[in-house]
Amino acid sequence: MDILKKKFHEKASALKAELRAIAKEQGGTQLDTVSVKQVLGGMRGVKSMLWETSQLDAQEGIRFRGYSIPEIKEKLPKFKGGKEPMPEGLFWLMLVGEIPTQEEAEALSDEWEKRAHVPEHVFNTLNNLPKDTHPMTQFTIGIMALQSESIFAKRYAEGMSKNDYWDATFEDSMNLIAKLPVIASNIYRRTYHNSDFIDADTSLDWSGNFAHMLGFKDSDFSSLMRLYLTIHADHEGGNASAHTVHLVGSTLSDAYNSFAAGMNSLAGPLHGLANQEVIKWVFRMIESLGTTEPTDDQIKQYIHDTLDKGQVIPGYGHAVLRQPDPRFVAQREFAKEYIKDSEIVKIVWQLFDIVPPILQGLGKVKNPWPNVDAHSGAILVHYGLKEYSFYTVLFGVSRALGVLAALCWSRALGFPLERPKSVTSEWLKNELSNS
Ligand code: HAX
Repeated sequence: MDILKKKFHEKASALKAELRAIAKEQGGTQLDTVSVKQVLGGMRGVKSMLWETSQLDAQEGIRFRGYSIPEIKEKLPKFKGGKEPMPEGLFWLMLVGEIPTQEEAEALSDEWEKRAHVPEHVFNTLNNLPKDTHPMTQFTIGIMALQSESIFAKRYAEGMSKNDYWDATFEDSMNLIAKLPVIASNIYRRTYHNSDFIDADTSLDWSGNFAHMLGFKDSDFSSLMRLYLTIHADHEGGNASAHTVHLVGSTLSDAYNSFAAGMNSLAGPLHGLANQEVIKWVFRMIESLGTTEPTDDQIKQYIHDTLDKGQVIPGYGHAVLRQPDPRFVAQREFAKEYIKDSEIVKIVWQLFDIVPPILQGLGKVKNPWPNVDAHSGAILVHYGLKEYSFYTVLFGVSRALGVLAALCWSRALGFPLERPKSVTSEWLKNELSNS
């Protein structure tokens, strides 16, 4: 992928020079202050990181290099005249800030296909795990086993110059992205389909081949995968998984170590694991109510029962967003177009009407609206991917695109070790009594 690599290096070198000059001439300019609430409240909104690939607005949602989800759906190349964007195009856009041509997106697809070989020891490692190991645990273990392939780690051990960090990180990122669908589908088939593995179909794109290796033949499911792997890719740098990759990467841990760390963060129920929690919660509701067509009153009661047990309603709320997540909206549009009569999808739409007023009524939830995870499971269930413990792995495969593109930028811009300051409660109390 010489064109992409060259473009990236040229752009990154120019920005590096510009940022160095900014740091030198205006480094003392104060951008923001930090409140006590932010120190005690998970650093919400503290501006402390540069992240080029996307930016999140509380009202508008995510923009990838300035493009909203409806815009990328329209402008990114499509696979063989399909309707959904190719994630290859989004990776290109996030890495170099330009919408690729159809040929460029297809060339990137071919490049990932060439890099997709996974060494046998990775599968052997996975095979040694109990079958009921959570798929996200298998996923991070698989990625860690693959770390043996890191070009960055090898070249660093040989004495690589700082000027080449970006190059080795680019190679590792491209290789890792290429291999993730192979690892993920291997985990899916060994866990749920008696290790009946399916060989790659090299005529397909990255998402289509992933759908094929998972065992899904419906071309609409491949379209879903293209949309899914595009919209989950990046959500600026402050979210837990992205920030973890950024933090771990800042120690010059290679892309494999950094990405695996981020995946452990995605595996938390307040973050990516929410996609499995949503559908688990919906299945339990159906079971406890004894119907797949619950009334609004039945659903309301189930929501109140969940809250009374001191639990959150999964798929609702967000640390930044204050509107329905455009990623939820994109999935709703997909479902309306392809599967509007699906029973499980209808329940998700019913929840969209019922949950927000109830959460608003609690008086403390800052965002009562659905996030990305509220919708994804129902569509997957409709197409037959019912094993919800696997859902966060799908999210993880997609998230690689954003966080690894961003890691390439971090290495190319020469970002230093990340090291914010912590304080003790004693220090905080003293500071407040003196103010
Ligand atoms: N159900 C019930 N209560 C909720 C809630 C929900 N969906 N969302 C927030 N709250 C509660 C919080 O638990 C908190 O209660 P306490 O003060 O008693 O601790 C209060 O409302 C204020 O929280 P907030 O400021 O509105 O939300 P946060 O920024 O602290 O947290 C979360 C954001 C996403 C973690 C939160 O909304 C939540 O737990 N949602 C459910 C889990 C979920 O869907 N997570 C996925 C988020 C998207 C994502 O990252 N995907 O990967």
